Amino acid sequence: MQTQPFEAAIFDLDGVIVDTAKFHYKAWKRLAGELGFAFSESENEQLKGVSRMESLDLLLRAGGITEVTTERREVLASRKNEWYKEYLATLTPADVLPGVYDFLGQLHSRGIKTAIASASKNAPLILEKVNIRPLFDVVVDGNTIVRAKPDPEVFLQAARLLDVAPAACFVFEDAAAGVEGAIRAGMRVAGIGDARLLARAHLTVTSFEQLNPVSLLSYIGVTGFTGWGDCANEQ
Ligand code: B16
Ligand code: MG
Repeated sequence: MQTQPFEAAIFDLDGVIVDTAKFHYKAWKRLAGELGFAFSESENEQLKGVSRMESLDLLLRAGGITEVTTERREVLASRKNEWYKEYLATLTPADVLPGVYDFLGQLHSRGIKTAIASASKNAPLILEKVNIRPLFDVVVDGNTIVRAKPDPEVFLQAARLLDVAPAACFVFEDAAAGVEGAIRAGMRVAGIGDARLLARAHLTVTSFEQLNPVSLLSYIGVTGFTGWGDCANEQ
């Protein structure tokens, strides 16, 4: 079991810090509608955490559309992104997910470093809209990485910039691809969302409101994993 002390918390952005995952779904569904097929929320689950172009390919495959030229793929992806950015225009600091500010505050007061590790090229815009960038030491996003999740690159780059060993990092992720990437990076990972979809995570919660940083710290730094009850808030 892990004995390395917990020195850094690395957060996914879409669906963990801000509820932008719903905007991605709305925009992909709109594109599917234009292309003449329905796109369900469960099909959308596969798109979470993966890159924009990979998401497009998964969407097209779900609609049975094959043999699309590179030019057409670019047009479709940027069409979706324009709609997505329209939805992002409505974001305000009130859209930061419940429990996030409190959790970050508790980490900072204990000297834990913090980073964002997102696949999104829109991450700088989102962070600016909700005014939360100052609460993170480091941001690594889709503009700086080459390989998308489940590749561990984004997490390893965050750890490098924070100057913390991967084994001393704890990741918070809402997507199966991100959970896998964090595991491949040699990090511990909490799934935020449906435990059935994030089964590979070391623990799963539905929201930060359920996480007690004090228990989490002792879990990471001192004890081994003995179950979710270790980290759940008592209330
Ligand atoms: P963009 P995350 C990911 O962000 C999203 O989960 C995923 O649905 C999206 O396709 C990807 O960013 C790329 O986003 O089109 O804005 O560049 O969850 O890694 O913060
Ligand atoms: Mg996400």
